[in-house]
Amino acid sequence: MVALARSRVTPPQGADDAAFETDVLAGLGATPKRMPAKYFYDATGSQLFERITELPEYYPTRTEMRILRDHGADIAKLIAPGAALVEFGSGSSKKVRILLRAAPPLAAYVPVDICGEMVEQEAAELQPDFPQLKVRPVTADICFPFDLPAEAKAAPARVGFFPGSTIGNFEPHEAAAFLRNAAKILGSGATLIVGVDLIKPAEVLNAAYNDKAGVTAKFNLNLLTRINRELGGTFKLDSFEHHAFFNRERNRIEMHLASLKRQKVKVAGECFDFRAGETIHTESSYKYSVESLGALARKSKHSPATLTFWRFRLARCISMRLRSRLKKA
Ligand code: SAH
Ligand code: AVI
Repeated sequence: MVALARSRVTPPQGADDAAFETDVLAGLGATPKRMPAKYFYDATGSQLFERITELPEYYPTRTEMRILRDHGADIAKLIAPGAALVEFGSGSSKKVRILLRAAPPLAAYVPVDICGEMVEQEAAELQPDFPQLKVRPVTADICFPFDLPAEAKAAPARVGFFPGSTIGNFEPHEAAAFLRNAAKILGSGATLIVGVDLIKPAEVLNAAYNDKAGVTAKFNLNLLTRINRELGGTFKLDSFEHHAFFNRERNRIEMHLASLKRQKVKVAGECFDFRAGETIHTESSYKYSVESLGALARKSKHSPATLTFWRFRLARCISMRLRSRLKKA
C-alpha cells in the first residue's frame, strides 16, 4: 500500500449525505421526477460504469483511449513542464495513464472524483507505476468550488483534464457553470483539455445505452438500491425498468427509470406516488457538435472560445485541438 497525501475537502460540497437526501427528495417531488446523474457513482455504480466501458456497444471509452494513444504526444504539448495536472471526474484514471506517459515532468497529478472509494483506490494503484509523480487524490463534487492540494496550488501552472464526455452529463447551463468553476479552481490562464462525444447516428447511440448484456440497466437501477440503502427507501427494483433513447430535438440520450405499475414509494419518511409508466429522469448525456461546443465555451465567457476537443468516431479518429485559455469569469 502506497501512502498518499489525502486532500479530502471536509465535507466535500454537494457530495455529502445531507445533499444526497435533499436532492433525492427534491427530485422525486418534482414534475417530471428526476435525479442528478452524479448519484450513480457509489462504489457499486463506479464498478458498473467500468463494466459499461468494456461493452461492445459502448464506443466512447475505447475510442477516446485510441485517440489518446494516437495523439497523446500532441495533447501532452498543452501541458507545460512543472504544471499540475487536475483530472475532473477521474474514475478509474485509465485514460490519464496514457497522457502521463507522454507528459513532461509534473508538479502533481490530482484526480478529483465524487466517489471517494474509487479516487483513493485508483490513486493508490497509479502511484507505483509513476513513482516520481506526486499523486494527490481529492474527493469533491466538481460542480462546486474545492481546494486543490498544496503541490498543485504552488505549481507555476495548472492544466485541467476532463475526458469521457462527462461534461455531456451536465445540462448546458450546468456545463457553462462547470467551465467557470474550473477556471476559478485552476486559475486564470489555465488550459482545460475536454473530451466530448459528438452527435452521431441514433442507432449507434441507442445501442450504446441499451446494451444486450443489461449492464447499463443495472447501472441505472443501482440508483434505487443506493436510495434504499442510504435513505431508507422502499423501491422494489422489479417494479422499475431501464429506458434509454436518443432525443433528437435536444441532442441527448435520456435515461429513465419507468414505473411498471401504479405504486407508492417511501424515501426518508416521505411518500411518493408513481403512475404506471411514470419515469424518473436519471441522466442526460448531451452529444455536441464542434459548433455547439464552441458556443458553450463562449457562453462560459472563455475568450477566445477555444477548448481542446477531439472527435469520437467508431472507425476513424480525428484529433482536433484548440488551445483554451480560461479567463476568470
Ligand atoms: N473520466 C473517466 C470516468 C468517467 S465516468 C473516463 O473518462 O472514463 C464519470 C466520472 O465522473 C465518475 O467517476 C463519477 O464518479 C465522476 N463524477 C460524476 N459527477 C461528478 C461530480 N459532480 N463531481 C465529481 N465527480 C463526478
Ligand atoms: C460518464 N458518462 C459520460 C457516461 C455517458 O455516456 O453519459 C455515463 C453513462 N451512462 C450510461 N452509460 C454510460
